[in-house]
Order: sequence, then structure tokens, then C-alpha cells
Amino acid sequence: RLSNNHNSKDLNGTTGTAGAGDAANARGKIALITGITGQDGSYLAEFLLKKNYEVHGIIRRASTFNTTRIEHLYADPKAHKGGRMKLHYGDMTDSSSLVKIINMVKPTEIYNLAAQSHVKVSFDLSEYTAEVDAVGTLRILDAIRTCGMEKSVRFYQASTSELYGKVVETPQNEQTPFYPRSPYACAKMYGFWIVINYREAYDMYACNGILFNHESPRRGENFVTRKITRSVAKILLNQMEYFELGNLDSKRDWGHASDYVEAMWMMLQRDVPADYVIATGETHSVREFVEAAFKHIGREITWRGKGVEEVGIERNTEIVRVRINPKYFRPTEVDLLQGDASKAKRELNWTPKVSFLELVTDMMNADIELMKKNPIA
Ligand code: NDP
Ligand code: GDR
Repeated sequence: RLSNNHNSKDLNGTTGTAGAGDAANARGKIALITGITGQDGSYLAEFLLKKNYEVHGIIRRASTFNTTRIEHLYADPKAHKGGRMKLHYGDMTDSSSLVKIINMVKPTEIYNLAAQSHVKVSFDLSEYTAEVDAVGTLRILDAIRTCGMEKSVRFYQASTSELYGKVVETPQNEQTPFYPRSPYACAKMYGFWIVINYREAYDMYACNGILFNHESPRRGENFVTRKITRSVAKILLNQMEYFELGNLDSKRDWGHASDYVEAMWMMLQRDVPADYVIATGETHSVREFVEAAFKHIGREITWRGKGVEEVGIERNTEIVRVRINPKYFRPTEVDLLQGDASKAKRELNWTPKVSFLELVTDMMNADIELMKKNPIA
């Protein structure tokens, strides 16, 4: 094996090749986050700023503002501590932008969170999803090598429970075989293995976090949990009569994003890099999530009918609140995810703090507030 600087006890990540080490020594810990404008990127930026990191984020050009989730970090001078957060234009499909940014920022830790992250959309944008999620991961790993920083930088890859796909065993742990069920999962499978390959080939400190679903009030509006909490908030405020969903029976292990970004950071603070499942260990169906969201506003949903004819009816009023629309079905579905995070508990001392019902409550309260302020949101 090549010399292995990640066995060093120096958790500042400041050892390694000259350029990067010098910059880090003078500046402290420096994180570069791809996907900083996304759900996880925003929580991670907040978390690292609190830990006194200098935080750099890659944002892509959009025709409207795409920085809503991190605006509060700019607005609060205490949070970004006098310009300790900086954004750079770049794209996972553009190698030269990645090389330029890494060379300029000289990060000590890179969190690769950028992705076309919607599973259903990946069936429509299959090639683009592979470009960003698979080849994009390769591009950033190569950019690190081009900058001569493979021995100094610590790399986190946003891997996913979607890798497990078709149920082989439950609960799923680091040894469970993968069986991806979407272009998204296949692209992430490439990302997973290229990270391991570069770790072994170039002795890089690189980790895969195999994160199960995690949600929050900042979750994208077209993921199922947020779609439900937004719709139920609108129903409470008489802004909507009913909403449509796809498969009610798929089961997910849902945690809170704020807990999960801490695990990402923990993975990069160890002596030796490894891959970890991050999950709550509990599983709930989409149907149960709907019921819990309605319960939060004091209503009860009962189900009637079968298949695409099934409806969710509000008890007492008999008003139909949920209908099935097959357009939300996926060509191949992932039926059941339930993670076993005992390795993360053992080696990182990580456990989730937010329960399923606390997650539903947090998301419901935030969406009720949002819809009160802005009924057309
Ligand atoms: P989001 O969809 O909320 O955020 C994705 C981020 O990637 C956004 O900042 C987006 O930018 C950016 N992005 C997309 N395409 C590109 C591109 N071509 N170049 C540069 N940036 C790009 O995802 P989450 O925050 O929920 O997830 C973070 C990561 O974790 C993703 O890789 C996801 O696949 C993975 N993951 C997520 C899980 C979850 O339950 N949330 C579970 C397991 C893994 P913009 O804001 O401009 O769209
Ligand atoms: P998922 O999340 O595919 O697990 O990927 P999503 O919330 O999109 O779907 C979860 C389950 O709900 C079912 N479903 C619906 N889904 C959506 N989006 N919209 C609907 O109307 C609807 N009705 C039912 C789905 O069929 C599915 O079974 C998320 C993403 O964050 C990935 O990036 C991440 O890797 C995985 O979680 C872990």
C-alpha cells in the first residue's frame, strides 16, 4: 500500500501534501460542499459553520434564485461569521469548474452531495442522472488528484439506501447485497464503487455514507413526505380539498436530515475511512405517513377501495382527501427499506435523535406556518 496519511491522529486534516496542508494550517478546517443549496447541503453548512469551519459551496447557474435554503446563513452574521461561507459557480458535469474550485479553495474535507436526487425523475432523465450522479463523482475524485490533494483531503460520498433496491434481506446493513431498481440507484452504485476503488488505488481518505431516507421542512416539495405535509397543511387552511399520490404501500426508514448531516461529518473524523449505513431502524409505509400527518391536525383518515380506485376519506366529514394517480407509480419500485445502523453506533457513536412522529410534527408545523404566510406556496 501507498503511504497512508489517514492513519494519522491529526483530525484537523492538515497533514498531507504541501499546498493543501499549508492552507489548512493557516485557515483551520475548510469544507467544500457540492449540493450546498439542497436539503442536506443547507443543514451541513449550518453544522460546519457552528464548528468554526470555513465553508465553501458549489452552486449551479439557474434562471431563478436557487439559494433559498441557505439564505438565512447570509442573513445572520453570527451564522456565517464574517464571510466564512463562500459560494462558487460550478457543475458536476463540468470538470474544469471542479478543478478550478478545488485548486482555489484547497479544502480539507469535501462533501459530495450534488445529485439529480429524484428517483422517479431518473427514469425520464436517465442519461443526465448518470452524468451527474455517477460520472460527476468520478470527475470530482479526478479533480482532487489533478490538484495533487488525494493524500490531504477527506472525501464524503452521498450514497443511498436505494442501492439495496429489491429486498434481499431486512434490515439492510453494510454487508447486504445491492440490487438497484432505478437509473438513479444504478448511477449511485457506480459512485459507491468508484469511491472504494479510489480509496484502495490511491490511498485516499474516502467514505460512503449509505443514508436511508431523511426528511425535514427543507425537503424538496416533490418528495413524498413533503408533498404530504404541504398538502395536509393546505387542507387544514381550506386551500386544498384533496391531493394525489402513487404507491401508498412502499415502506421507508425515515429520519431527520439534521441528525444525518452530523453522521456525514463523523465519518470524516476517524483515523481510517470506512462506509456506514445511517438509518433509524424503523420502517413506515407512505400510508402511515399520511395518517400521521392528518392526525397532527386532529383529523382521521380511513381507506376505501382497492388499487388505483383506493381513496383516503376523512372520518366524520366523508370528504375524499387522498386519491391515487398512476402517473406517480414507478416502472420498478423499492418496496421496503429498513436500515441497521449498528456499525455507525459502534464506531461513530452515532444514533438518531428525532423519532418518526417528531419528524412528522416538525414538517407539519413548518408547512402550516408557510401556508399561512403564503397560501400560493
Ligand atoms: P437535493 O435534491 O435537495 O439537493 C441536491 C443538490 O445537488 C442541490 O444543491 C442541487 O442544486 C445540486 N445539483 C444537482 N445537479 C447538479 C449539478 N449538475 N451540478 C451541481 N450541483 C447539482 O438532495 P438532498 O439534499 O436530499 O440529498 C443530498 C445527497 O444525498 C444527494 O446526492 C442524494 O442523492 C443523496 N441522498 C439523499 C437522501 C435523502 O433522503 N435526502 C438519502 C440518501 C442519499 P440546485 O439547488 O441548483 O437544484
Ligand atoms: P425515494 O423518495 O424514492 O425513497 O428517494 P420519495 O419521497 O420520492 O418516494 C418514497 C416512496 O413514496 C412513494 N410515493 C411517492 N413518491 C413521490 N415522490 N411522489 C408521490 O406522489 C408518491 N406517492 C407514493 C414512492 O413510490 C416511493 O416508494 C429518496 C431520495 O431522496 C433519494 O435521493 C434518496 O437516495 C432516497 O430517498 C434514499
